[in-house]
Amino acid sequence: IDTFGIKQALDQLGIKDINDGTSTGTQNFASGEILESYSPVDGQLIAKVRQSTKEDYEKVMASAQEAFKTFRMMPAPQRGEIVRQFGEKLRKHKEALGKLVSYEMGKSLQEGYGEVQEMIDICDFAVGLSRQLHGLTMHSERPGHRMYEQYHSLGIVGIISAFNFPVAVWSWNTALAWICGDVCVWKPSEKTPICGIACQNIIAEVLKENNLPEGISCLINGDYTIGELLSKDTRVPLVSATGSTRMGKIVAKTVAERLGKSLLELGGNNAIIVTPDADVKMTVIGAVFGAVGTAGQRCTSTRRLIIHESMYEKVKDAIVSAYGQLRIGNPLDQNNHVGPLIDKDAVRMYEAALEKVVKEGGKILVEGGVLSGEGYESGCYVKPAIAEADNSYEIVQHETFAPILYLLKYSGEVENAIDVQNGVAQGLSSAIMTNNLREAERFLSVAGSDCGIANVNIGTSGAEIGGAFGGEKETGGGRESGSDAWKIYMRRQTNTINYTTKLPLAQGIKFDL
Ligand code: UN1
Repeated sequence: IDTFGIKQALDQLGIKDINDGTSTGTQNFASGEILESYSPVDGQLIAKVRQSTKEDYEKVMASAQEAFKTFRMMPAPQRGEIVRQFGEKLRKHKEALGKLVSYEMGKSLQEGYGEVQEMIDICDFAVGLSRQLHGLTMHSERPGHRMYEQYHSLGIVGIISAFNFPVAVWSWNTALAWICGDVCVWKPSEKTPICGIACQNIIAEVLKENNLPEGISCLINGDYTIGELLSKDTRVPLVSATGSTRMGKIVAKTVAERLGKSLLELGGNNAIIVTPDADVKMTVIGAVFGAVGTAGQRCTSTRRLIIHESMYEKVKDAIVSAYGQLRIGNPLDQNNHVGPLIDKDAVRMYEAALEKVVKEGGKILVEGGVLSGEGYESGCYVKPAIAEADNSYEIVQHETFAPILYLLKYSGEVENAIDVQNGVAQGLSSAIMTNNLREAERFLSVAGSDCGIANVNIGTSGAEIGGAFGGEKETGGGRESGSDAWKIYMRRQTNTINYTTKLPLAQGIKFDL
């Protein structure tokens, strides 16, 4: 019995029944091996996907190049209209797509819906932006000259995305890239290929209704070799990659070798500082959602709590007691707070991290463990765990994509906590819980958090699309989504026009013939 309506959702999204063979849906080109996608929710096969070969890749590239020639000539507000229609379709499919995200990736249904909402939001944002892709005008030092800058479409944008946000991250890139006049080639995670096909089906419909080529949005299912092809390909001026720092370093190096641009969104090791002036109730909600939401598999997940010694016992007790209330189980059942990890490899990494923290001297406060028995047949459900640790531990320095929270103690001034918070290789998201203005401002100052995101009285995860999203250091330095993140999807050109009959040179240089 399909209690949660997955079959209907798959149907609505154009994912064919697995009995029909491969459920490729609308894909640009795919003639390679079959990839099976199993749900971490119940271990069931969702559908089979046909992957793309190197030859398919070439065909995709040719179709993208061809599409770019026409798409770049379309006025940006008209491209905005395409993105508006895409947003409308997403509204229509929010429930089905949110459900599929929850089922294929394992995050809670609420978070699945939230992810589709992020897609809708970025579409709205991009529609408005399609009339605001403006540069500056400057005053020329030469008489009778006009100088200004303009932004032109870049070309093919390669998108490599991760399993944890299988649809939203793609849309942050595409919604902006499309209004900028770029075409996209997307390699979704091998762990969530059906989400990729569902998105492709939705945008393909919009493109068809507008008599536009599907090459504007290309999907390539495949393994890391596709990522390699994109990174090496001089036809791809920008590669946007989300995932592990290890993967990002390879992409960055490969793209840099050909002096291409890369936009990297890599690992985080996010902390919340809890000062003596923190509101404990708010701290608990922010920290617990940050640590166990998406089963700790967000790049913005809260990994470390840095608590002032005067508050330590109180906050520790409150958090430990909140963990006692957590219900772990099928994420489609809205009574549950925590769903499964993505796969058994992730479970092994979770177990190894817990062993390691103990070995390094940490003390387990909330016991972890893999759940088994009824409802946990997939073998991917684990208990969110808490350990008392020290920031210097190797495992604390490392991003483990699982619900493990480390409690760290600080004493004295907030600067000491900021040192601990900054004392990791990653620099994505950070937060301070305080009602003390001085502490908050110190945290936000140049000598404060070194992360791309720094929040006050909000947890580390759940950023809105309106701001630029990304981080420093090993997080990769890229910025996606809101603010002026669109600029990386375009090329800037400076233009100087002389409307006189003389040709004066800049810098007052004399050159007479
Ligand atoms: C990610 O985990 O890769 O800020 C993205 C957040 C979400 C996006 C997370 N809006 O938690």
